[in-house]
Amino acid sequence: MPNRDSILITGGAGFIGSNLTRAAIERFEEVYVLDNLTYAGNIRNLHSVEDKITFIEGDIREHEIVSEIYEQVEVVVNLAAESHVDRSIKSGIPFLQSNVEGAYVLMELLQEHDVDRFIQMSTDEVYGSIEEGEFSEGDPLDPSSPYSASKASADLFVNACWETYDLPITIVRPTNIYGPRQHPEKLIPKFTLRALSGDRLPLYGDGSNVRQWLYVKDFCNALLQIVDHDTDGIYNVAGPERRSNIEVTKAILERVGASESLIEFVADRAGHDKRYAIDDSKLQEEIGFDPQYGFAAGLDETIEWYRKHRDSYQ
Ligand code: NAD
Ligand code: TDX
Repeated sequence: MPNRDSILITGGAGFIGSNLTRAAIERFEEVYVLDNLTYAGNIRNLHSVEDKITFIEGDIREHEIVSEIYEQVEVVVNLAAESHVDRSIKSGIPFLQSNVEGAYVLMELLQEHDVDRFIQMSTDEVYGSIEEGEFSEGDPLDPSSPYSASKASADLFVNACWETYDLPITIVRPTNIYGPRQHPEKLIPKFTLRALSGDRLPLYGDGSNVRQWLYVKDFCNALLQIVDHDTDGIYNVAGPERRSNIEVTKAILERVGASESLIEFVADRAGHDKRYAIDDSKLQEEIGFDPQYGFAAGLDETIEWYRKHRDSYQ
């Protein structure tokens, strides 16, 4: 296992980034966070760890800032992105700017610096929807939304960087991640906060779309194991359980103690992927990832966290 002391986490003021930053300070002596604090990034997500990290407010597309940080770090994890499918349906431009151009700036600058390992965060959404069975890493990309198209584009640029420049890049493709500090535009925090306030829960279509759910603490552990594994390639990271959106909604209502009459079926999301399912046997065989949280335990912890922090996360 390579011994590395320093890491840059881009997008570290967002949901996964702020959870990963907390895990990384236990493992790395120097933790740098680069984030331009969009609507989705908030410095409060780093509350209580600010004095253990170096926070830089800036855009991943700014060559000078990135170059300066690259001189200090051995590992880079790129989580900076526009992440919400519904927003990408309204306008895809910010998605092109951060998820494609931004990701490529980070990759291209690797050629000029001595970074050991670069992790590009992708998503299961790049494979598109699957009626039955599961996607593996070699399956073709078939994105449906401007968001997933932007993530798939970045993955294609990684391929070009492997072929053309032989850069040390790993692609990570996880399923839906949930847990503390997720922006309340996403299903689980949105419905939890609304249920706690007695507001209606707008379920798209008939609520039968299926997602595979992975608790953020488990994901951060998997990611740090992938960093240590230190191999070019693609790793799916699957959540332990699949649920339809109506099942997730009912599980939230039950835990909050609110009535199912709050559910409101609304117009479906355009291009709504029916079912995501990925196979992560490659990760299990090569690295041995074993999630500690089932969906019930992860959801209990998440809802308790939002109950405590609801005033600052509405
Ligand atoms: P998020 O929206 O909570 O956080 C994204 C962060 O990136 C924010 O802090 C934002 O300010 C920052 N950012 C955006 N554009 C930037 C730029 N140009 N320069 C610097 N910082 C920028 O997102 P998240 O849910 O934490 O997702 C993180 C990554 O994981 C994304 O790449 C997303 O595509 C991917 N992903 C997320 C999930 C999930 O379920 N949340 C699942 C699979 C993959
Ligand atoms: O109000 C809602 N009502 C509803 O029915 C919202 C916000 C969502 N939904 C449905 C749409 C999806 O089928 O719930 C499901 C989950 O929606 P999101 O939380 O928006 O997540 P999703 O679209 O699945 O994408 C997420 O997982 C993959 C992340 O936002 C992406 O960044 C990640 O790549």
